Amino acid sequence: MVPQAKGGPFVFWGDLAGSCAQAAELGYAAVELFLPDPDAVQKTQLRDLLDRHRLKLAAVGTGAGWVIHRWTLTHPNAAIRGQAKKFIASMIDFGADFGAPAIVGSMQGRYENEVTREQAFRWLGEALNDLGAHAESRGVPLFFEPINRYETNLCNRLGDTVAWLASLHTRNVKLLADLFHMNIEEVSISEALRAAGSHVGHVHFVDSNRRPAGGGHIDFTPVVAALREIGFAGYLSAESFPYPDSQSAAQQTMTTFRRIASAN
Ligand code: LER
Ligand code: MN
Repeated sequence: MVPQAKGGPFVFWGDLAGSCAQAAELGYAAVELFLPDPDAVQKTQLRDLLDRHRLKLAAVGTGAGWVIHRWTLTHPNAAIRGQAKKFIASMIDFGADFGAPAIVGSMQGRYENEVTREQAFRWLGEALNDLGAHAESRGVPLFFEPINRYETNLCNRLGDTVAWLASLHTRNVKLLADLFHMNIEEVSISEALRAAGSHVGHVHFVDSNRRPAGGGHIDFTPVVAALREIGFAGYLSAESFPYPDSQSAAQQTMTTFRRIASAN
């Protein structure tokens, strides 16, 4: 739902009602939303849509704060860090009304110029402490997503991120394991998932080249086996390019998921 994210890894674009209908038709249990802001969709309308198609809301992204406004939690300007935090808090509130956690991924930003690595981690930690507590008060976890080195120089891998999150006060921040980023950063995707264990709260289920699962070179069999082993009970969410088109991407993800799930 964010035109400025054109070219990004989103299966469906623009037509929320039509997209929900297609997802439900293909057997999806839930949808993940990427909104420009929490007022972009009327809650009553979304509730009707989800109820009509027996869908849940799996999660809501917050990356529009970066894509549209260039806000991040580690920006050198305190007012901009404040805007970033306020935006994420408003998406936490939006999602919580549907039992869905918000995601902090690209809003972690990066350290550069006058901001040191230590300073950036301090700001990020303070923000996640507050936002994690806020999410807890609304009855949902907060998902935090390590992303690859070309998008951030802060949190790139699951293991390092778990160790750093342990230094925070909040225990309400769970990992989002995005298989595209993990393919770039981890020694072994399945071993990293196994080591992260109960910290994993959500998965972006996508292939090595960000095409729908099955369109790249990730071997999903050990990945799904690791998720079973750690007792993962969250969503595998298709965050892929609409390649070759939205309908085919949604279909291919489901076909791959069913093939692996039934064989495991
Ligand atoms: C968002 O989920 C993601 O994976 C990031 O690459 C967006 O920049
Ligand atoms: Mn992702």
